[in-house]
Amino acid sequence: MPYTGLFRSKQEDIFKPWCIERLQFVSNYISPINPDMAAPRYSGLATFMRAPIAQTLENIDIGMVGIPYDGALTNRPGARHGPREVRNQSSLMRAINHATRINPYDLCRIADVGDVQFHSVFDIEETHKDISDFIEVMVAAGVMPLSCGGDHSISLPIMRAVTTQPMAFIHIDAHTDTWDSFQGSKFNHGAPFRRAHEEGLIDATKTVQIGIRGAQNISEGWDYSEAAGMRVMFVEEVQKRGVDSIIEETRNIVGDTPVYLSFDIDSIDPAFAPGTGTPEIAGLTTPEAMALIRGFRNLNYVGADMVEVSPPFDVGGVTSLTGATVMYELLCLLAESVSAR
Ligand SMILES: [Mn+2]
Repeated sequence: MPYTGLFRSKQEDIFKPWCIERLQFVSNYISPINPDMAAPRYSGLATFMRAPIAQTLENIDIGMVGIPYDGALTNRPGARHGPREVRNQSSLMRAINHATRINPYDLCRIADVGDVQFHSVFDIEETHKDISDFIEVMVAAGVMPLSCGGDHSISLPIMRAVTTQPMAFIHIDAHTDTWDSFQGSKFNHGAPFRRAHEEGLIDATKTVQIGIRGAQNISEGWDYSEAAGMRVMFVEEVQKRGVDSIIEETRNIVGDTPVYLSFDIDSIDPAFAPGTGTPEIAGLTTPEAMALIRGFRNLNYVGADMVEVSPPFDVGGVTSLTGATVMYELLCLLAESVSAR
């Protein structure tokens, strides 16, 4: 929906001719097909992975989208600043994956499609509607969403937009996020996958939750997941069995069912990723996280997200860099999946 506010209309008068000239210049040397990987990585506007900024949704296979919302948090704030800082750190990313040799830009047309715009950020459900509306437009245009949060509540409206059937679900997180209401809202960031299950968006028997840990005051979330039939893998099981075994079991559960992958940065140990709202020690290492993601190649993806990076709690940008790298690895998964169709 075009923004028709006072400031935009005045700006258009001033900047429109300049903008058109500039955009034509930019489109001459970068496009979703040919990202400008040769330019110095510290130069230019910081888009996700230095991918071009989309002016339309035409001719794009995968759209990276920022969802700067943290109004559903239950603890430390700041995830609203995640997309901007992840874009900044993602300037360090390059094209070819050293482990898999996937070059996502060879496989797909990839762009930064900007941020979801909100019209009522003090209302969780209205904001979730804005998110669903945005992602629905992408899906209708044939653009697969790779989203950057934002708190974890944003995954629910994304799921509403990407499927009408119960999907398989790979959920990497310290928390099951299947708790119920908190402070009067059942859409808080500890509840999205309980709601997704209730709404028929995910198939519990094809849902795997990996990296779960941290003491709780009540066991409601863990209990809900297990009673629903989700496979809950606490972090000690992951550490004891090793990631290869976890990957094998997860792949068997998911099969070729359309699958959504959600990666909460708090799944990773706060030694590697301290900038997040609900840190829990003794988590996944970054090598374990990379190996896990790369173990989930060639599944039938409908989208993915990386959430809960909180730059105000970060140290030297390490969490945003980790989040950006997770997004790059997810981009490789989605690109391979899209190009196989
Ligand atoms: Mn979470």
